[in-house]
Amino acid sequence: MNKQISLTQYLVEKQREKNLIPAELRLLLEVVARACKRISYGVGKGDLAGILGEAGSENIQGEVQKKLDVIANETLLEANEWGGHLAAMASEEMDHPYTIPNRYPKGEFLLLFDPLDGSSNIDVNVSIGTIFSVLRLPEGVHVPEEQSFLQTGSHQLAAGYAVYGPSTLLVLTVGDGVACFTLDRETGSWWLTTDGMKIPHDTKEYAINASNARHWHEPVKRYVADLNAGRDGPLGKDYNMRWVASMVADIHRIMTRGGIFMYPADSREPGKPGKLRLLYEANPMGFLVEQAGGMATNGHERILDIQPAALHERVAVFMGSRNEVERVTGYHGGES
Ligand code: AHM
Ligand code: MG
Repeated sequence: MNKQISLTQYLVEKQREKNLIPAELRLLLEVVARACKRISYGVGKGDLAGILGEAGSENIQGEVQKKLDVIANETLLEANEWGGHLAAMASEEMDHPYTIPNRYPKGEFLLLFDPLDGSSNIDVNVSIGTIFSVLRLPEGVHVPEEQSFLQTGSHQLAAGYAVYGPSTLLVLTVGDGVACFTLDRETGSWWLTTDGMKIPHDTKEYAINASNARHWHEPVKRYVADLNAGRDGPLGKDYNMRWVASMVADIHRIMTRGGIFMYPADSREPGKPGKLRLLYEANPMGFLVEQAGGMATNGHERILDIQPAALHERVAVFMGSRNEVERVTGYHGGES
């Protein structure tokens, strides 16, 4: 029988044998995983724990917060504030960064997260998740502020997501490929179930919220029309469509069997490039997708190269199977 590898063993190997991550980063990732486990237990209890429904508040982006958005945010803050590994945290659910209280030691890392991704699926028992990204506090900065978080995605030291679905999964990269761990809900341990996740370069599956089609810009309209034209169209093959409306679930499907995920900018709010947030949604997912051999752009440039200007900045997203992401990026290049 093959020996099972726990999350701790996996990370210790990255630290000790490969010298890829410092011990403090390993400990930080273990704490994030523990927080995700706690969120997963809450999600599993659902209505029994009184966690469904709205919280009666809005976040900075004017979105109605669900009780679980708030609970997941607090769980991540509480789990991570006292360990001594962090300088500050930033979240989709908080207007400004959270600095570590003075009573705790401070570390050199910055943790960013979307505590509960796929909020519209919470109350209907469809897969949801947590997305996170780890950066280093820029050199020479002693008191972290919003500016400290505005680093390109290529500076990420680690990124991952948890999916709260039929199984609870943790998908993680420290820049050395992508590993997937499954939570044993009886023992509370994370076990490595797939190492070296790879996204096939070609695909016949795409994901986009097609109800926005009338608002799309020309390149996306043209690309999706070509996909839908199937075997008789310019792309010469039939495509299938899947849209869970939880980025974690859609990206996990793509990490598992390929596909292209799109959330383009559209003509509704010209000042808002898309719906998804750069720092704690697109960047960590882009890092994971690239580490799995895929590609991630905003239609024009690599997502991980975009210099952020604001903590909650949005970005258009095209990511997944390399050849399709290249193709749709090419369609944008053709735009005059
Ligand atoms: P959230 O972080 O508030 O849950 O919003 C992000 C989610 C993504 O998970 C998902 O891909 C997208 O919003 C779904 O959008 P739509 O409601 O347009 O289908
Ligand atoms: Mg989200």
